[in-house]
Amino acid sequence: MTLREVLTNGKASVGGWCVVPGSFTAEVMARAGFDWICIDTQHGLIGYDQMLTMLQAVAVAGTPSVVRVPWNDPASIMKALDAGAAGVIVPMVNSAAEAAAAVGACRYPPAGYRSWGPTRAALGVADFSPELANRSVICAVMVETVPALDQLAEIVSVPGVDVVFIGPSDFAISMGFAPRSDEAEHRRRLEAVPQICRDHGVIAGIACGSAELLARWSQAGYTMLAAPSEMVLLRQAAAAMLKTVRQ
Ligand code: 3PY
Ligand code: MG
Repeated sequence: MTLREVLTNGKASVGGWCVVPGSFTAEVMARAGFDWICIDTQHGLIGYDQMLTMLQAVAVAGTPSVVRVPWNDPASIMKALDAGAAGVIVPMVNSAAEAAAAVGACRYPPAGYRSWGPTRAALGVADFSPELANRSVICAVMVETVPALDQLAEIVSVPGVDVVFIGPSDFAISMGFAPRSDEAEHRRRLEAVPQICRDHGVIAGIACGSAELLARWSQAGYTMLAAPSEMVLLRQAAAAMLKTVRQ
């Protein structure tokens, strides 16, 4: 299935999140059975050269991949798409104008201003064309500040926004809370997001710091659910094993 098919088939999807540079951990994560894999080049320790090999490793498993780009910047969006990412997650999108800029970088003219050069994206795709790319590429804009959430209705109304992806930690900081706090007001505001997205035909996504939070946000109506990163899962498994053997 393509990333768009995975995200629009009416079922919630669970994505794996990669912050560790290197193709092998990405391949392991893809083989674990996640519905999609995100290669995080914002907060992950992953540069362009590693991102490229990680996209190749994820493709071996037949899993669709998405890249979180470092910022809402056309150069990094277009480089990730040319390298073969099926979509991008764009951080810190705070207005409809910023969402339109992110969408434009993902689409060839006349829908946007993506420059032609799909070096790896077109590899093995006999009918690759600007129209096909514009139909298939997923543009996920991150809403993760109070001003952005206050303008959610305007952001989801921007044509070409496929996903609103919530960053709960940055949103907590923007509200004046600690990044991992679980304040009632923070939860209340994020619980309102999926309905607004649904009303505009936009997918609601969110980063989930634990399996419990993943279940919570799934119940609230989010359908693009990112699991904790492979680094977090590795650290937790190691700590749990050591706790067992040392007690
Ligand atoms: C956030 O919580 O701010 C994120 O960006 C999660 O990846
Ligand atoms: Mg964030």
